[in-house]
Amino acid sequence: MNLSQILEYNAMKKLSECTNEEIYFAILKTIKKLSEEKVNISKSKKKLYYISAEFLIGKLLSNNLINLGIYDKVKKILLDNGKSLSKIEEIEIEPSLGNGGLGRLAACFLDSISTLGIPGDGIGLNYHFGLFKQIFKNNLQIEEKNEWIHSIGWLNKTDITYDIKFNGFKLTSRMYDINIIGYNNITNKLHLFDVETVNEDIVKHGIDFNKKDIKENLTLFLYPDDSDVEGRLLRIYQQYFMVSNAARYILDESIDRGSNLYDLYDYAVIQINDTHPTMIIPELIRLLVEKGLEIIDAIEVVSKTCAYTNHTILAEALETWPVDYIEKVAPQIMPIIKELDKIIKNKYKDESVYIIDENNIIHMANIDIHYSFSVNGVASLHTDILKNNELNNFYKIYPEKFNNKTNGITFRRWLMHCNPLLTNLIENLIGDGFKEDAEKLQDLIQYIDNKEVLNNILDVKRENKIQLKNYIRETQNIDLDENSIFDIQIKRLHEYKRQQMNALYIIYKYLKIKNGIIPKTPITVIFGAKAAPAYIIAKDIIHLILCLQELINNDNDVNKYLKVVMIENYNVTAAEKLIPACDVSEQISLASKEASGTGNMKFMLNGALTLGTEDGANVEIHNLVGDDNIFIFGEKSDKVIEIYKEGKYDPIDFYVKDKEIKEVVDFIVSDKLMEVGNQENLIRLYKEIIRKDWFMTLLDFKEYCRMKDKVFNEYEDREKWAKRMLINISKAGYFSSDRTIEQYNKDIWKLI
Ligand code: 26Q
Repeated sequence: MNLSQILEYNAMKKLSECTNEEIYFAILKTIKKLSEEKVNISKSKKKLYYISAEFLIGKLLSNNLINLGIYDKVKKILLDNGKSLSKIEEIEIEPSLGNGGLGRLAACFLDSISTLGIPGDGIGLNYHFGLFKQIFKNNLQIEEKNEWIHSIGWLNKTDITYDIKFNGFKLTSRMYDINIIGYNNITNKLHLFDVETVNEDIVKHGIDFNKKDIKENLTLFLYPDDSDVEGRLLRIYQQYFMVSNAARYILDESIDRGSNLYDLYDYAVIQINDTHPTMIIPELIRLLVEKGLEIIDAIEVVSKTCAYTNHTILAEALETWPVDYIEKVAPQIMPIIKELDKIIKNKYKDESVYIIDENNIIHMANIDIHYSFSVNGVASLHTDILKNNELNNFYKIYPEKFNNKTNGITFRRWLMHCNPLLTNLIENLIGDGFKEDAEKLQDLIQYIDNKEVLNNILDVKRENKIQLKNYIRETQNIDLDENSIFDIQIKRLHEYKRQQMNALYIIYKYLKIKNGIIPKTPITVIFGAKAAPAYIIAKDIIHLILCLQELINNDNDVNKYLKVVMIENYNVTAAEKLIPACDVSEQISLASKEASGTGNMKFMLNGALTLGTEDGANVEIHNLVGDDNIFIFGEKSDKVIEIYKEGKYDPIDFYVKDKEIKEVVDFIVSDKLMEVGNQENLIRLYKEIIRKDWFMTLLDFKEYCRMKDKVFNEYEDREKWAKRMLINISKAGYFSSDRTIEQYNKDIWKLI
């Protein structure tokens, strides 16, 4: 049967007579069958397990078609039958199994692991509603559940189930699999564990549910609110459930492949994605002891099997759990954690490396660092900060464990899928070698003085901006000007990422325009961000941006020159539409706080220029493209770290001394904003900025304004701008997750 016949067979009717939905399910079935034929049957002894609480995989239909090499064929067959693949793509609901960067990274890694033919599976949880769906109402964020599981979908039910023991009760788990199809290569699996007794009906309004009913709620949501005791306990239930299933599965598979357990590390390598799966270390040790190993041997075996990735230096994001909580949820691992702690306390005087502190709080990262063979950061600056500052006491003990693996992104999704126009242009210029070897993008440099190519690059950008404009008109009823500069900041809302600084710039620009100083080219500032439901200030910042959107877009003196859009329910699908249309990529975190960032890489690859601080992977982008092709501003990380140590930053100094800063900040509580917003939210944010400003917005604000004005001026020289775009695209090859995964494999996993 040819592809067209297979599709019709799976649709059980002629394609021309099918609805889009029927075609969607026919393609889905076709993909599932084709990918089964590529399931990795490698006999290699050792296998990778990438364990993570989040896998932000995005929609799968088109990416799977691309990776199977049949995207163009299917598109043509559909077209011949009067159907549009992009309309069919819309049927799919995006699974929101991640919060942001860390979860999306895990998804890019799975794609690259399969693409490189590495035997390696992901292991996580099957959240039924994932991360909440964001709705805007009265300029505020409202959260709703996000249903994504269809009866026919990517999940495959397996026969694998375990009894997972908690304090006083047992839950039966079941494993579901999603096939992870490599680009022209093998299929691995993403194993998502679920509880058999989960009950979706207990979610009544928004995302509220009874947090105590573990057997019914365990896998309903990703990271439910951890601001109260039950929420935090539920998080531990989820984590223990995930790791206990993972540990059993890994042991079962390794024994099947011939391990006698004393040599487990020859059969399995476990990459622990941040501290969320850390309990796999004591759980594996416990299971090995149950199977007859001496505890000392079990500890050694597990330490040689596990490797840990750190994604943050924000102290408040490093997980700690009270001993009582673990006792309450999974008492069986507490003796192991105590033993692990005792070994450390017997060996070291330095209390900062202890696992359990004097207040009986368990420091999860400390378990990973002592009992893994590798500790890696996610960008070069981040790893340096870990070594020299945050984890310096550990680095002194284990210098050989620390290593850097700069993050990457899969070019299949973030170029070939989301930006077909640019992909075609590149392919016409340098052939399709870049699809397998991203470094080949450097061949584009030969066109740096070719006016026609430069114009083509600008045309592609313009066309992508028109497509985004249409999308935003349809989804949010806001009209944009494709001839304006698209300045985009899309990422989770967090004070350290400083969306509030971008908002203050909008106020600064608005006041300028009101005073008759108008920009040469109009500016469109676009945001996309979800705030954690319990993160009050983050929600206040969203409120400010939405108020500015209402005020400015309705002000006819201003809206010809400046517009503001906050994308509702920002997710992977939205990112795929926003990134190809971006001119200016906002990467403005306070230096030292963003471990890496991966959006910065996606924008660069799609020909946006970065306006950023020397933070995370921006530093590496800067090194690759050179000073002339990136716009860097702000205090450097060393200085920021010093200011924190000295504790001498006070935003009120900037507010009082600088008239312009005062005017801009005061606007937050002006009558104009109060007319469209809420006093409570706006006043609270205003006070936060002038009294605390923990992430030093006012410190960098003036330099940010100056640099941003410069960027907008430089935009006027279209040819020079296009050259900068070309340089950014051509240097982006380094940020392919294929490169990252090759490095993980060479230095840490040592597979195939
Ligand atoms: C911790 C405790 C309790 C509840 C939730 C959490 C929690 C949840 C999610 C802590 C951290 C996260 C997610 C972190 C994350 O996404 N980090 C990002 O990882 C990216 C991939 O390495 C980096 O590029 C980003 O710089 C980093 O912020």
